[in-house]
Amino acid sequence: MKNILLIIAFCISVSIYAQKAATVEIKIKTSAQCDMCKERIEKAMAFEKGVKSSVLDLDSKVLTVNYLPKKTTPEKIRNAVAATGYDADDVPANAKAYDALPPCCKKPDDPDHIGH
Ligand SMILES: [Cu+2]
Repeated sequence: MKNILLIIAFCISVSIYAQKAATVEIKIKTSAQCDMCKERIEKAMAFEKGVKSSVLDLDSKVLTVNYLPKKTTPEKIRNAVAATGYDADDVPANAKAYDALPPCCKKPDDPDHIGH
């Protein structure tokens, strides 16, 4: 009985390891300003095909994304961030999406920016 449990535990850990190995991590520098931005970007990532998880660090404005390289590419992920209204590394924010952001989420050097 003990052996069976050990085998099951082993199989589970192997499958977890295999899943982790299948994802790749990238870090994308964004123009996020506040918690609302963080929520908005992470939500967009949650709907993005091939993205397993994402976390935005507001202090560094760096978005860390775990994705499946078979399903998506860093380029697609950057474009998805840009489509949300934020710069993503060298991909500039989509102008229409950026204009629709609330004033506090605009870039600090933008005259429309309020707060923070
Ligand atoms: Cu914001």
